[in-house]
Amino acid sequence: MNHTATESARGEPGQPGALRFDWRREEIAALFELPFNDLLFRAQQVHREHFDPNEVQVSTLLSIKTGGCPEDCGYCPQSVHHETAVEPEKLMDVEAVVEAARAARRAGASRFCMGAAWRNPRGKAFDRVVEMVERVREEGLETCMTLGMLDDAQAARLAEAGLDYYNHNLDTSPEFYGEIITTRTYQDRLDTLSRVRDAGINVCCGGIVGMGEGRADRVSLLEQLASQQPHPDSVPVNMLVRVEGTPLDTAETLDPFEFVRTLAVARILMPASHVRLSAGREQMSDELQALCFMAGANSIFYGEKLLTTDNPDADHDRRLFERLGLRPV
Ligand code: SAM
Ligand code: DTB
Ligand code: SF4
Repeated sequence: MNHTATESARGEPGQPGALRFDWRREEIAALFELPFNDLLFRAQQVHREHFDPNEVQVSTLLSIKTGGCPEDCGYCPQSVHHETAVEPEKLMDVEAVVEAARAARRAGASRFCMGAAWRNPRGKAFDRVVEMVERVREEGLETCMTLGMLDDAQAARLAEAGLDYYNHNLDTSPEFYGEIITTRTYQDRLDTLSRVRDAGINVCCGGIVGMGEGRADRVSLLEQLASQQPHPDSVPVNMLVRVEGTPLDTAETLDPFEFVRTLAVARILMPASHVRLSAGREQMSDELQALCFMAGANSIFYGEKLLTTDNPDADHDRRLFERLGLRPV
């Protein structure tokens, strides 16, 4: 990971484009309320101060341990609390993961993200994921893991193995959180995030919209994310993928323009972070995705699958990039 490049993009305090960590709820709500064109214009200005607006970072996901998760996240097809079509699988072998990473690199991904349906990693399984980090790095890819909660020693060991990013989402506002998850607290999540940061691993942290939350919850989630110091390096904004058998299968569809607004506000609040247009692209038109890029989204998950649900295929994304003159990096 090139720390210098990330840091130099951050702006100096007092200079135009300096980063703020004290965004107030009313200010964030006022951004959401701007006329759509004004909001997108502002987001684009901010985006161009920190990034090449025609570059999109691409990461490929792999579920290294699928299903059977003891947590009760209401959106998640991998929870044992919900009856879904996901069949639980054991932790993958290191060689199979390395093979998948090679294929992702050949297809053009720069980062390989490995996800496990765990509350937290334990014992020999943790040793194996550490080996996965070491081996995937050797393939010339950036590495990312999402394994649930970590303790200090685990965060340190992943850092030592050379892990570039750790994904751990806040998912929603502190106010709405209890409607979605009861088996771990908001504070548990904040604690894991500070352990990851303290270990020197880049933080990937965002949430999900379209779970029946109100705009005030989206404002509050973004307030939480933008008050982290430093801002998360990568901010995934997921549109809920409604999966049969999960309690959120029947959640009402969110107005797509509200999704675009959420991305634009995230871009304005966290100008130097990669804002990731994450889950939900398979259900979006190309035109809606183009609006998301105009709003300042500059990274995506690339490849046929997210963890257990479908993502647009790589050929489709390559064509979309060509049509929009976007460069995958
Ligand atoms: N078990 C680990 C954890 O929750 O920290 C890591 C894997 S978990 C599947 C990673 C993230 O995927 C969740 O935090 C959530 O934001 C997102 N996610 C899971 N199911 C989703 C869905 N149906 N739609 C959108 N995002 C989803
Ligand atoms: C994130 O915020 N979104 C990705 C990644 N981090 C791990 C996962 C999306 C999962 C969507 C549901 C599924 O495929 O199981
Ligand atoms: Fe488990 Fe993660 Fe799914 Fe929650 S989101 S049920 S922790 S796999």
